[in-house]
Amino acid sequence: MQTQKKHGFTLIEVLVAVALVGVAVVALIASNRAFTAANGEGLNLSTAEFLAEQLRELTAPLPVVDPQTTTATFGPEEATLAGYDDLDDFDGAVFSPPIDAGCTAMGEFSAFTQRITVENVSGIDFTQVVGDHTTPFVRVTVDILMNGRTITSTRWIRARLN
Ligand SMILES: [Ca+2]
Ligand SMILES: [Ca+2]
Repeated sequence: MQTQKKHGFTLIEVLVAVALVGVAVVALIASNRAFTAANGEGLNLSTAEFLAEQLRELTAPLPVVDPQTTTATFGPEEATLAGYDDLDDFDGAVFSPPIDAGCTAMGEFSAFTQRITVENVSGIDFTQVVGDHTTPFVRVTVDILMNGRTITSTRWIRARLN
């Protein structure tokens, strides 16, 4: 009968193998964490874009100046949001929790804040802010903040047609 030489692993070999597996597991956990964090940032960004879009939809049908008093006042002529009927009524408005395109507060997004700025801009240079109601062009800026930090800033131009 032939004797077989048994070859097992030495203690050193086993320890090296265990250490290598440990390094691989740690790397895997670290990359998974980084991915989760990146994914969370992406989710916040798409939420912020959604919230900015709500204000664009809300203000899109409104005239640039008040239908009754036109350019007499820059800002809200009405006491409450429900009465707002022109674009500059929203200047300086801050909604926390944010509101949807139908002016309803969205408590599920209470970590976010919508902030609107409405400014008249030069007709030849939309980056140049001019005096209230001095041009037919209005620039709307919507900042979306999360826990006090600005996540997105969206701008568009409206022109007064009437
Ligand atoms: Ca108004
Ligand atoms: Ca107004």
